This record gives sequence, C-alpha cells and structure tokens, in this order.
Amino acid sequence: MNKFVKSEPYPFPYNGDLRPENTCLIIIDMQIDFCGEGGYVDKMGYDISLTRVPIEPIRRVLETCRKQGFHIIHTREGHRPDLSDLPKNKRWRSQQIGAGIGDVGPCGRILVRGEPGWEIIPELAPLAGESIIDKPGKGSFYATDLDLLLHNRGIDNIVLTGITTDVCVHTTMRDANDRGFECLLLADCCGATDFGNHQAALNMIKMQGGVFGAVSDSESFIEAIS
Ligand code: C5J
Repeated sequence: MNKFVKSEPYPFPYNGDLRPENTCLIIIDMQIDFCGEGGYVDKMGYDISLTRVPIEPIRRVLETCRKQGFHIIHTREGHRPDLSDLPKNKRWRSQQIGAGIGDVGPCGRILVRGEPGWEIIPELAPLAGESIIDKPGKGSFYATDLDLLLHNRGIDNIVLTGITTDVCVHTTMRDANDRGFECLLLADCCGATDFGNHQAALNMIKMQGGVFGAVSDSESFIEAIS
C-alpha cells in the first residue's frame, strides 16, 4: 500500500514507497560544537538557541523511527587530532572569526575528533547498532562511506534532520538528490545560525517542483509512519 508524508511541494515520497526497510533517518551534526555552550558555534558568537530549537522535535522523530525499525544514521563533523584532513583555508577562515578549528576552547579542541565538543549531545546519543558517519567536510558523502552504506541497505528515501539547515544539511541533501535518493527535510528538526538563512534554505528546496526533494515537519512525518 502506498504511503505519503504531507509535505511541500509534493507528497513524499514521489512514488509512495515509504517503508522502514527502504528509508533512512539521518541526523546531521547534533554535536556540542554546533549547539552546546562553549562549542564552535557559541565561540563564533552565534545564538545557540537557534541551533538548539530542533533538539526536541528530532528526539520525537528518532524515538518513533527506532520503534518502527527505520534505518538511523548520525553524522559528526570533525577532524583528526593532527589536523591532516583539515584544509588550510578552512582553518584560516575559522581563525578569522575567533574559533580556530583545532585550537583549544571551553569544550576542548574545536571540531577535533575525540574532544568533548565533538560529541553528539546526550539527548540524541546514538544507540548501539546505529551507524555514525565521521566527516571532515560539510556534506555527509565527501570522504565517507555513506553512499556505500545506503546502497548496501537498499535505501531509496532519506529523511534529513540536524544542523545547520543551510550548510551541512543542505550540502548533504543536494548531494543525496544528485545520487538519486528521494529526500525529505523536516523543517522543525533543523536549525541555522541565522533564521533568515534557515527559511531561505527551505524555500530553495521547494523551487522547480522540488529541486532537491520535499519539506515537511516532525508531526506530519510521525503521523505518516505511526
Ligand atoms: C557548519 C554544519 N555550519 N554542521 N557545519 O559549519 O552545518
């Protein structure tokens, strides 16, 4: 039986084939560095209340997806302690805004693997058996085995949540869309360091009949899969 999520600009997925077996919830970069006190985003001077907004909606979606047996993947942005996977220009830019990647901050070395700030927040901690993708860039496919994992599991549909809407979530969605995955972004399960950019990022998805996929919200998604 076909199943659809109420979403814009079209009901998701396009073909109504929405099942736990072929659908993956991806939770992007819900790390202390992006939404915790003293983390990277806080250190850059942005308002972390904007990146904390999605925590509770994601928690509800995650709980439902776990119950229903959907595939779940978490991602973490971060670099090796020797910074050998950190492009020089990325480090330089972060230093310009006072939060040098690799430098010591209140939550340990900023965006470095294994440091306290790099950890996923306790509210959304992965369970044993849930995959974690460690990525050095903004997109979740670049320099990772995400594509391989998705193909091996027979995933067609990807439901995107996490932070930040306009950077890592968007880059991942665009890349996933180009690879032929059917993508849905849950608007209240995402947040950006600037609310206008969050809204603009949502609008971009809905252009051209859904140029990168569709946009919905936690309630509509939970209703559709419950
Ligand atoms: C950023 C991210 N904004 N997770 N990373 O640098 O979106």
